[in-house]
Amino acid sequence: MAEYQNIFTRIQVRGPAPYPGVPLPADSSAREGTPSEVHLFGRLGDAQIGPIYLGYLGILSLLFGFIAFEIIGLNMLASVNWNISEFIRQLFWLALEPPPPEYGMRIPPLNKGGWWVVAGFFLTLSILLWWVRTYRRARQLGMGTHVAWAFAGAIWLYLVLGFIRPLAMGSWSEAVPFGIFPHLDWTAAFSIRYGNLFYNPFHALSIVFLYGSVLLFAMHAATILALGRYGGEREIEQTLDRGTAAERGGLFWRWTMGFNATFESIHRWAWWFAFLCPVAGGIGILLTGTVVDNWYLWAVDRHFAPAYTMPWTPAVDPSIVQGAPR
Ligand code: 07D
Ligand code: 07D
Repeated sequence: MAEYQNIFTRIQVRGPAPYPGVPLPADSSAREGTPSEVHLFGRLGDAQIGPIYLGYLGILSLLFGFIAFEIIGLNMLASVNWNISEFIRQLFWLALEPPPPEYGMRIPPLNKGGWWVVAGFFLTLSILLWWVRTYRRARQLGMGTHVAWAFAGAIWLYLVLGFIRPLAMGSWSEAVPFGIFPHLDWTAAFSIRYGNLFYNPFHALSIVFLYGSVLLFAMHAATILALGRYGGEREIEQTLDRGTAAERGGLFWRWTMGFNATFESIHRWAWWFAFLCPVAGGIGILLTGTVVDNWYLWAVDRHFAPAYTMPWTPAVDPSIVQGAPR
């Protein structure tokens, strides 16, 4: 059977000259790079690479991101006495830790977490400038700013973890270290320290949206691929005509589960699930240690966790024992 093809699927069309994209307004920077075509990329997406719009925000964002990356890397290298082979061997375990609790929210000496603050500052600048870039490029193309706002959801969680919650707790030491396994250790320790994050309803909600995003992504991607033979990705005609791929896709779901999304609404479902995952998560993290000190005891109080009290060992919240680290 002949497969349906168009210029956005498998055929690698080569025009006389690679297409630079629509003209930019006069006050824009120039796009960088001479476009080229790479067959392998064409198998994954569009074969044309570049030109890329960097502009001054893009350049600054990359520069600040590079500075943060260098500070983290050099601190890790210093922690293994500048020994390159140890650096490579231990890379996944190395860390740049935030300042210890005694410095509170003050700026500590560079080797006592000061480098963490500096790296965090540059990383945050880099991420925020990249956000502005997603906003401005979308506006320039006459698009909505949905990508920028979805990205803002992730930035919210990042800021809660590394800045807003530490600020609310009055200590940088609450923040996440830089490092591959160290940031996982932090995550596990955080859950235990606050009485098991599974009992935090916003963690649960965040997981719902995470799993929900995966499910929606699978359903949507599978539906569109299954409709490729009817030109399922030609969205305009699809929304107007009867008997199209879009209608079949809708009918498939209506017949299998009684309800179907539309070509427009499925993307709204996907957007909201993705967005709400880090947004709900950020709320949950912000409440932890500030409003709720132990999620397990909190859940026992609300009668949805069992109280494991034994006659001989009264359950004591370890975090309220005298001398427990705050
Ligand atoms: C696939 C898009 C590409 C992005 C990639 C990540 C860096 C870090 C920096 C060495 C889906 C690029 C990575 C730039 C290099 C240094 C200093 C996105 C895709 C490939 N985590 N986390 C990872 C970050 C937090 C957790 C991997 C960042 C929280 C768990 C990677 C942040 C908590 C697991 C990574 C962040 C947490 C991971 C793969 C910021 C709770 C894993 C990420 C800025 C949310 C998994 C060894 C991925 C793993 C993993 C990056 C925050 C938990 C290194 C940048 C503090 C449980 N995290 N993470 O594919 O394999 O994302 O870890 O907030 O199991 Mg993490
Ligand atoms: C991290 C947003 C920031 C990222 C940004 C990107 C760059 C680099 C470079 C591309 C991911 C910046 C990018 C710098 C770009 C290149 C080259 C988003 C981030 C801005 N949990 N848990 C979640 C599950 C447990 C814990 C969320 C499952 C245990 C903590 C998610 C399980 C303990 C935190 C989730 C489980 C624990 C979380 C993250 C199961 C550990 C968080 C959502 C089955 C023992 C975070 C409220 C997300 C959160 C979080 C899933 C178990 C701890 C839904 C499935 C009980 C401390 N957990 N978790 O979008 O929000 O992250 O919690 O056991 O902070 Mg959890």
